[in-house]
Amino acid sequence: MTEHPLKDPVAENTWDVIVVGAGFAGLYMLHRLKQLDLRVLVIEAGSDVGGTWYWNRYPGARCDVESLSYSYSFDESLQQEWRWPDRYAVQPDILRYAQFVARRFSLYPHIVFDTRIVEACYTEPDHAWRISTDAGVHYVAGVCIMATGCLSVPKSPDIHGIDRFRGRLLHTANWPREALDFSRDHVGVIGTGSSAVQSIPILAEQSARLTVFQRTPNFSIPAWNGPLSEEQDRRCKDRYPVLRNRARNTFSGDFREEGGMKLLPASPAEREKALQHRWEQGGFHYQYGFTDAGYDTRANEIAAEFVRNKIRRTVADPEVAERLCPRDHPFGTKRLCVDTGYYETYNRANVELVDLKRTPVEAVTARGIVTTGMEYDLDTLVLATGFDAMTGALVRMNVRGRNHERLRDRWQGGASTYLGLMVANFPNLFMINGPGSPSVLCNMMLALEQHVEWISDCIEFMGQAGHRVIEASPDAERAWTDHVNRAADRTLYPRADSWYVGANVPGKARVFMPYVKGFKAYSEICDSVVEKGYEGFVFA
Ligand code: NA7
Repeated sequence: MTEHPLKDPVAENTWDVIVVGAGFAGLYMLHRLKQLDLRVLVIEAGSDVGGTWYWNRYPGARCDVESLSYSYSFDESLQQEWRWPDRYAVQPDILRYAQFVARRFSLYPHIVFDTRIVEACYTEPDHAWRISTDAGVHYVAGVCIMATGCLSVPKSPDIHGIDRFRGRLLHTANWPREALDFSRDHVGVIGTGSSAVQSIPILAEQSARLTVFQRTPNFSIPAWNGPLSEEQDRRCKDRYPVLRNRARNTFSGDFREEGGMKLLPASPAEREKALQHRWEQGGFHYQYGFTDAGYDTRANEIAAEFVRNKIRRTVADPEVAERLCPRDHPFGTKRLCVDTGYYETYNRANVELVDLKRTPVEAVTARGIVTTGMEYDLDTLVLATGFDAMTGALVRMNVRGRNHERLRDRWQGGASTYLGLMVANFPNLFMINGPGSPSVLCNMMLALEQHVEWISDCIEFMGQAGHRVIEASPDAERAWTDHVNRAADRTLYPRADSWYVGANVPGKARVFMPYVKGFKAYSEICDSVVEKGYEGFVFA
């Protein structure tokens, strides 16, 4: 048998493939590459596997895709064996699942923990990636795969004086591992995105007093979460192969997805019935229920107003209810929140909502937050202020391609990729769920499985064909990025100042980063690229 051309004579710290990140993408990538008998090392900043589910330990952290869908599908016995207790899994259960998978497939010995990459540099003569870590260790690899996650660089708000705060300062995405006691605390939360919407109901129960500092209200739909019965679990597992296959033929990569309807042609009675039905299904079932709401403002407004009316009916104080009603962006164009008791929380006597649009924050002081109208003394300040999404981890890492070109410079005017998998001039550098792929608009588990399988098949093909280098062609990258942008422009998505367009990071170029045409359309394109001999890629 001939050796894979990536295989170098074994030198210290020389690997066939280095994978960055031991979240679900990195773990599965490692598993696949081990099967190809390549020498693989995974480098991970955290002290354990799990990625986003390792870091995001805030109270109430929960997946917004149902557990039976948000789990690996690549191994039948794994999916039969693992038992999810709830319809939507909580962070500790998802972390346990990641650890279980890592043990089951003997992945731990191949992972270096507590280590951050500070630089990854492609060197031309030997077609190698030279990777340096914050521990001062240098690695060399033929291929580098970034499994760095779409939401892995937490963002703190640029508020004057935040480092002067003398109380307990927490970020939802970097939550301490030990249990915290808030029972005597006045807790402040900045932000009302998914992390805040999930944590606020629990923090309200756990703290003496809770003040929520809201700049922009978001749409949130109840999860209707609950325990998964034995019968529900069995019914799904009996049909798993069929259901997983169904998921691959959907927009969202979720086998729970049901075909949607158009709101505009429907009669008022039909609309009301359908809206209520989808509301009762909960979460993303509501968003995907109405096909015209994604691109027609009139249809969108119908879906939006239905949610606003639910808020008005839930929140006892009409003024607070109006403050919670989103009006500055179309429904679903910012990441939808999926909650348990979020709006009800504002009926509690110990909870207050501060509208920062009316009374903006002036400063954070040693004691708390000063707005234009009030001063709030706080014991704990929780920043639920989001992430530098989709590109943050990659540009921070100082990735340099051919001729030392920096990825950060290349993406100065906005992220551009071929299929969200590779960037021209950065040979042998793959991204999992990179910008330009459906990623965050889909069930991330299926999205990452599709990318991991595509990449490992590609690496296997390179071995068989005797190729040592693969690279996206500049033309293919340009054409794909144009296609991604044009597809987004036909929807309402770009109208919101969301993290999908990088609007939450000052100075970040405004480009809609995920591919909006959904899992099925995207994976078919990836397959056809392979059928056409890896069209748009150049091998050497
Ligand atoms: P998000 O969805 O980006 O939410 C961040 C929130 O923080 C949002 O409400 C922001 O308001 C608010 N924010 C950010 N900076 C400030 C300042 N300076 N002042 C006041 N408010 C601020 O992040 P999440 O962590 O909740 O969720 C991210 C994803 O993780 C989520 O979509 C799921 O996929 C999982 P803004 O809207 O910018 O006015």
